[in-house]
Amino acid sequence: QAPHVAIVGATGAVGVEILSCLETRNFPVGSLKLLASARSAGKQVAFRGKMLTVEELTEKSFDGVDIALFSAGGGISLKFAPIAAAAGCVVIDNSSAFRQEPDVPLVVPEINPEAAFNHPRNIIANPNCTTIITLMALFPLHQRFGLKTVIASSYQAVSGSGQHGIAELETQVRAVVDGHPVVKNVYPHQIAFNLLPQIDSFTENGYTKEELKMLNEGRKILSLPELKVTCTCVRVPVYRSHSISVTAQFEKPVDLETARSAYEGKPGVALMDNPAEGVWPTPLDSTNGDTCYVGRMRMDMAIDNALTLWVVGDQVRKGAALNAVQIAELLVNR
Ligand code: A2P
Ligand code: 11C
Repeated sequence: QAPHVAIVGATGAVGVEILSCLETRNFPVGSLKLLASARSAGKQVAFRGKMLTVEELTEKSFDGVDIALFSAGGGISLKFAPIAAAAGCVVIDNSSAFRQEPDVPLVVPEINPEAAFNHPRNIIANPNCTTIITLMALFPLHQRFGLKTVIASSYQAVSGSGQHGIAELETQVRAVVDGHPVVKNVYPHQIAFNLLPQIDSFTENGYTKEELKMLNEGRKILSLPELKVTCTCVRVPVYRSHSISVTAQFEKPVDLETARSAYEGKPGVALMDNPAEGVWPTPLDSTNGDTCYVGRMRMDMAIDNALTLWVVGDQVRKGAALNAVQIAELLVNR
């Protein structure tokens, strides 16, 4: 029997994409509940040729629901995921609220699918978008060579901040081009024609929370408690798709030929790497698609036994909605 599904945050940047993934991937849906704030209650949304009405999220929303995909921010997840789980629903949560809880699995289906089946609290966490995309590039190499250290810089699109981030970039670009004053609502500094080296809040050691997610989530997903990661996360004036420049050091000797062949037959990731012909991936190449693209792969000349590469991925899809729907597919197909 097809599961009864709910989307929490159905009107948001990720929620809308979850709806599209359910539709295009023919996910079996017994019934679908679209949940958001009171502001959106009553709004009509199309799904598989029918109009559905958005409902206000309440404590009663999860009666009879089998799978709930949450993407309305950490505060909503902290309050409502346990309520949904207690109602017998399996929660797949996009926020960072539960990712480091030892009894909550953190899953990338191409990497650690088996973890999804051990969810004693009825909660499964979807990893951070930048972490997912980086690991999609690194996992095939890790399987060949054994990952030891990651040095990364991210170039993160404004849709990572939700619909408001997209609106802020668009409004500011228009203001700058038209010579009007720039208004800031979402970011502390102008994002149009600029770069902001802060994503999420700062922690005591000078790294931001977003940068520490790459370390802590990477260790958990790969089951590598000793993995070393250093990272700088940067917001860039791009609508969609995150890019990451990565230097990765390995245990076993690396060579380019083996590294390139590591991507053959791997789902969700592909090489786009032929500099001689001008072929390397940009964020626009991965936008609205399911595949992460890897390019600029070379032997690193500063770090021993290391590769340097560039990876792009649609963070609203593979970094969030698609990964969550793939986790739901693991549960349904079992
Ligand atoms: P709404 O559209 O009614 O505000 P984004 O990440 O694009 O900003 O989207 C956030 C999502 O979370 C939206 O669907 C938003 O609904 C939803 N949301 C925000 N606050 C609440 C709340 N208090 N209760 C339920 N859903 C919420
Ligand atoms: C961003 N990566 O681009 C963030 C959004 O931990 O899932 C998602 C934050 C997270 O702003």
